[in-house]
Amino acid sequence: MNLIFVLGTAGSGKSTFTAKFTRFLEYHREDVMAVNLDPGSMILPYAANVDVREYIKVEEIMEEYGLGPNGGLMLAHDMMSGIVEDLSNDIEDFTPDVCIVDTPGQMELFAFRNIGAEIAQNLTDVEKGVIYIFDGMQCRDPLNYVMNMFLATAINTKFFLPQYHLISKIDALDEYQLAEMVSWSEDQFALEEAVDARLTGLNRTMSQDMMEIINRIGLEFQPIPVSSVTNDGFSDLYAQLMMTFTDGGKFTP
Ligand SMILES: Nc1nc2c(ncn2[C@@H]2O[C@H](COP(=O)(O)OP(=O)(O)O)[C@@H](O)[C@H]2O)c(=O)[nH]1
Ligand SMILES: [Mg+2]
Repeated sequence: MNLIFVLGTAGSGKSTFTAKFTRFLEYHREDVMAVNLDPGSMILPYAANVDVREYIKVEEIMEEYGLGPNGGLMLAHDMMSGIVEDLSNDIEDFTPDVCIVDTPGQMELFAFRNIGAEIAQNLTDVEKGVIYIFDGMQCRDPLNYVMNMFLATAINTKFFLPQYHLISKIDALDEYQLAEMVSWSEDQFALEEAVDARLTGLNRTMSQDMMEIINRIGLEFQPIPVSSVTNDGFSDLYAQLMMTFTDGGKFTP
């Protein structure tokens, strides 16, 4: 079995992608399962085989401890530490060959608190990977694109797992916008040019400094443009995952 975490900023399309990509894998006759780790998700676009909300629901915690939405979410995430073993057992009961793990809406609550690293390490002892989603609509702005490179780099240094990058929602972008983002991912100078031309003042300086740090750390990006509406890019991603985890073969032989 392999376990793949889906990460990205709030609204980047994690849950929608989890729904559509698990269906795509099912269609390719993979024994796949979807896990929901978001204790605050009231409605999911897929049927989660394993669901953190069977143990922890944000709205119940808010009521029990008299907290508002933010306090409730923070406590809910901290409480997830206590159920990592339960979730591992639930996943192992299913014994799928590949497991797509949808993570909390607000990435910082999960990835940049202890629970993220704990889950990455202890949620079953199988080989794992990370899919980081660049929100296609937001990343048309070079500042947001660079910020996401920075976040993806931070995720990588925190999780230490093979990492794949997607640009989401390409069905909602026009051709020119998509081509521009792709050029940024292929050519560092194109991104530097866009930062120079379209940003001013502190935003420009900050982006330039962030790009320098990102380059120094040296994570490879080449994000795959995808759409969870049309399934564009899913085959590319599938091929890359198979190269890493199964030497190019299917997950379910
Ligand atoms: N057009 C389009 N919209 C998308 C796509 N993926 C997600 N969305 C929309 O983006 C919003 C946030 O998606 P969601 O999956 O809930 O994001 P999450 O917070 O990262 O889980 C929803 O309104 C989705 O319908 C896509 O591929 N194309
Ligand atoms: Mg979600």
